[in-house]
Amino acid sequence: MASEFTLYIGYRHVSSWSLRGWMAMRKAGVPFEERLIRYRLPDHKAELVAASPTGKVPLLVHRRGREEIKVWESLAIGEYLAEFFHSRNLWPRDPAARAFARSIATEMHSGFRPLRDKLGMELLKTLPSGAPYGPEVTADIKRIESIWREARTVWGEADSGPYLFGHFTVADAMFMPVATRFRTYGVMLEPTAEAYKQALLADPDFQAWEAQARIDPEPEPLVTP
Ligand SMILES: N[C@@H](CCC(=O)N[C@@H](CS)C(=O)NCC(=O)O)C(=O)O
Repeated sequence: MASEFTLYIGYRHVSSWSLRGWMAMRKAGVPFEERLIRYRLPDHKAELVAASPTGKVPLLVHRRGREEIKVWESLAIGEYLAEFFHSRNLWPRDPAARAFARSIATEMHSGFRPLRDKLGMELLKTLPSGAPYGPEVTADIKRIESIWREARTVWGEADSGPYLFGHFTVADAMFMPVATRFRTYGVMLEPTAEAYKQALLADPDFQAWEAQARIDPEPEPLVTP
């Protein structure tokens, strides 16, 4: 029987927002179909534009009887899944932890532009570090280290599990591509951040994404107008 859920995703090698939405889906524990959109190809882009209000991935389509619910924006997908699959605890149960988790997930969703621009996601590559980074990228790295340290020491270490709040949450999904960027560019991290990065990279769902990326054809070259 066809799944109720379809997740539109982009190239596993470079589509960091797709990875976030996909990790949240996997941790929701529900079967879903994937529609891989090679959005640099005109026919795929046209399909995406027809399906998604923003023409971007990820897009979640949830068919409930005759109703078709669409959720776009990676963070909104995380929120939708957390609400729908409440027992999966995709947000921490403790209100203070949940407030922190929501704040840092939003901080990631709306910020860290210098880091995202300078250290783009190149999942399977090892690239020159580009260090020393300018002040803006350095500030982003320091802020991420600080967020990870605070979450781990205040909540994560008291819970079982290696993620920010112990078990995997939407906040971890939001930082997943950052871990791959730190690996790709060999960014040196303080020990707590390094251990958390390693935990994300060892996650079995992430490893399934990465294994499929090794099989997928490379993204088409980016054509800049
Ligand atoms: N804020 C959006 C960002 C989505 C986004 O920029 N997706 C990129 C791929 S990572 C995309 O769809 N690019 C295709 C295009 O712009 O044609 C989210 O959180 O989902």
